[in-house]
Amino acid sequence: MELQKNLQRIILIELLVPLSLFIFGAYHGVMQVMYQSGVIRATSFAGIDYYEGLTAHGVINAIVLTTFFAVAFGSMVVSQELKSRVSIAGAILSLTLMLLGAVMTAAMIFLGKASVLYTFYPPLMAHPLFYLGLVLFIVGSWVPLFTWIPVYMRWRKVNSGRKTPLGVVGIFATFIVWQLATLPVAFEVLVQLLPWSLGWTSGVNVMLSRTLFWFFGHPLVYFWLLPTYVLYYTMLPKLAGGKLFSDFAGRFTFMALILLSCPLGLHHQFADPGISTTSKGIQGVLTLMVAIPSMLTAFTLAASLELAARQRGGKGLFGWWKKLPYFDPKVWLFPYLFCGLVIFLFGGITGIINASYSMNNVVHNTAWVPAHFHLTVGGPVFLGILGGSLLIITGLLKKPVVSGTMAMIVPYVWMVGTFVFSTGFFLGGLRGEPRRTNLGLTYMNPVSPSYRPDWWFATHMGMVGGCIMGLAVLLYFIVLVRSLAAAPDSALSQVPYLLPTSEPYHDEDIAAVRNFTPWVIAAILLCVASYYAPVRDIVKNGIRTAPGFRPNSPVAVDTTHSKS
Ligand code: HEM
Ligand SMILES: [Cu+2]
Repeated sequence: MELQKNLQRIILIELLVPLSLFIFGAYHGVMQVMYQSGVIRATSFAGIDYYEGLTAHGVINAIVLTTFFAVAFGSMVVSQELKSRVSIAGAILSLTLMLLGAVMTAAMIFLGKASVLYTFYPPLMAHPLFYLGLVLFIVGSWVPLFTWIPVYMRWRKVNSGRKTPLGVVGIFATFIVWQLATLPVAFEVLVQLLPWSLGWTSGVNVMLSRTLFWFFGHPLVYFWLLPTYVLYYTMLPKLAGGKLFSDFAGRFTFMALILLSCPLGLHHQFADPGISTTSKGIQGVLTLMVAIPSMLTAFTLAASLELAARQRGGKGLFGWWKKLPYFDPKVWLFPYLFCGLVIFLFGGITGIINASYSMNNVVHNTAWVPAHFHLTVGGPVFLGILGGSLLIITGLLKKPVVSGTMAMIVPYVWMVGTFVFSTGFFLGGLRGEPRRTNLGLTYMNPVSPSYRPDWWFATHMGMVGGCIMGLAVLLYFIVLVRSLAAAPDSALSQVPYLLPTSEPYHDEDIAAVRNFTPWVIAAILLCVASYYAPVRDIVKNGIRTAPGFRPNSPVAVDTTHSKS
């Protein structure tokens, strides 16, 4: 079935707008490694302040790009796999709110009125329109799930007894996690931050804000990851020329991530006061349980790749690895997913260190942290978004990918770049190099009393890696623009565009993963159980509320005064 024409247009906007914004996101990524290594020794460059650029980098890359991709890819999968039409009015409403929200947020950042980083922690205070933009953006991203639910209900009635297509399970898991995660942050923004920035309240309970933020901030990483998991489970085996080793593994992973995404955000607050060590310890242990779906995914995908490689004539205990289509321009998408997995291996392992309560002390707020998450959100997630977007954009426009070889090279260049970048940042982090700090002004400036020549090697290694990452982005945009400019392929125009979907090798039918409801209820109960005590402590401890601050001044913002 051909995707509705209007939906196709909406999906194209949802992919192309954030990718265009990402050009700035990547530009400032490269700028950041210049500040970090002391190549730039100033508070701003080309009219953009360091913290303004860092905020834009985080918001565009980690929130705008990822959420738009999830929505666009989600509509595509739901519509294709359920062979159903989805609500165009809903899709237009969602797109409008998200675009409006993104424009408002970006405008406030670029006017220098919201240099509060993508975590927007108080007491840093942004312009009210920044918070309002975020709210519109998030509310817009809620809409699709509610338009897909009736479509899915109808499908189930007609197809009673059939298993829900795996891709749809993955997309619903993505948006259920998003729904659970965003409610507390919507509360934070609407009840705490917006009135405070409007001058209606004089202070904000910083600990409560941080806790509500991280209730959202951790599942945010699964929201990033889940669409890529859908690509891994539903496409990777087929691209490799085989089948998905276990359909159950995919379903269980998606359900387990619904359960385990939210109740463990305190692992970002191990160093925060006002929360008991018991609560932190419990959530630390819950965090490590995510190893179960992660390992299940790693083994299932490896087994699927082995199956495919053996079908292609691969032999021996390890010899089969040689038979996969690493360098075949016709399956240029394969390396995006494969390199993502390789990068993620290191992202996952280093994450265990961050998540361990005691070891976290060593790396907390150091350069170690960005080193880690450029191997997760900047690895599998980002490569999934790049590859998936190119696939969908060219697929819907019925255009060829120009050129397959260059498209195929991008993930390898990116992988080399992230490894060099992250090794530099890991090394620096272990030596105490702070994150979110313009090192060029102080620690990497020989005339400064705080000069740290022993950080030279690590920061310069990060800089080289960052430039290689920038090169990969440049190559990607060359492919994208050339493909957009190419004439449609008449052969492709004959047939409706469909995403490739793998068949299962073991097609288990296990009752425990057939319905979402028990998993969602269990997830809510677990959230209440793990957050009851910390929130009670924060509220009961009567923490003094804080006035707002801007990053460039130690004096509190007087919102009552500035309004007159
Ligand atoms: C050209 C490629 C990129 C380069 C060179 C780069 C570089 C950096 C650097 C150096 C930092 C740390 C800044 C600091 O702590 O002072 C950073 C932060 C960050 N990056 Fe990237 N990055 C790139 C791409 C990405 C991508 C693709 C994503 C996600 C999709 C991403 C997400 C983030 C986030 C969320 C932060 C944290 C911002 C904050 O601390 O508020 N980056 N990046
Ligand atoms: Cu986390």
